[in-house]
Amino acid sequence: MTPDVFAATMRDRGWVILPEAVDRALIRRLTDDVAKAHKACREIQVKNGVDANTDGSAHHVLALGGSFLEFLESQMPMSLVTTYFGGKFIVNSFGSTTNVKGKRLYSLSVHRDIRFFSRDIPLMLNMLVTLDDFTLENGATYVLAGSHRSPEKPDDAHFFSHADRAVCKAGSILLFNSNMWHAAGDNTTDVPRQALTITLTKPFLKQQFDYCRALGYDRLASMSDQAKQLLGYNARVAANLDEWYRPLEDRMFKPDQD
Ligand SMILES: O=C(O)CCC(=O)C(=O)O
Repeated sequence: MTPDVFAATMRDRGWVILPEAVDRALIRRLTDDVAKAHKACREIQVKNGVDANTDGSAHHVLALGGSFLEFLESQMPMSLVTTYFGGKFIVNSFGSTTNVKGKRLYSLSVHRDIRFFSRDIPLMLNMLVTLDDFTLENGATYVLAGSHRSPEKPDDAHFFSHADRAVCKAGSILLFNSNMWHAAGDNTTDVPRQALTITLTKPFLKQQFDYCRALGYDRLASMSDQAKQLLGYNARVAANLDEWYRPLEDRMFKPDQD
């Protein structure tokens, strides 16, 4: 997809699919890692009493490293996303979802992931990476085209009768304006439907999770510039005056992060 077609589609419709854009071998590793992450998150959800409507969600799996970090380093559609933001961007959240028949996950309700309507300012972009084929039967995501231009939440009857479905093969990337109203579909099959659920923002917006602190600084030397950028290492907040008073190139919040 050319940057011009992408920009026009995002402006008018609010969503696009990049079909089968992700390396197949990596999809298999991501699928295995999502299963492990789901188990790890579920234990903590239950231990901390936040287990209602969350079974199937695994948040901030990126902090677990492995193939999640590899996805960021090698598979991100950097030029299209840069077109959307008009400059640099970072990961705001990086989780996964396992949609299972009969489980009422919160994402089945109509919602959007940005906390306020940002009008036509491109503050946030949603990215959903399909790890299984997305079909009408297994709950392909509902996306209401054009709703990214409206502050009002549509009622369920209007939403579910007018929304498109993101039907696509495993390894596809669904990108949509975070102002857009959307929902996971009901999985009516006996096979779980998995995806990575990622949000990206302009670098000045506070991340949902401190990925830099979680991943630490020991492995920075072996990390690509792209991974450092996306994890937020170029958009950090100084914690003391020694960190604040630095030459431009050493600043915690780098000058090119507009
Ligand atoms: O699982 C889906 O199809 C949608 C996920 C979703 O709603 C989200 O990531 O905000």
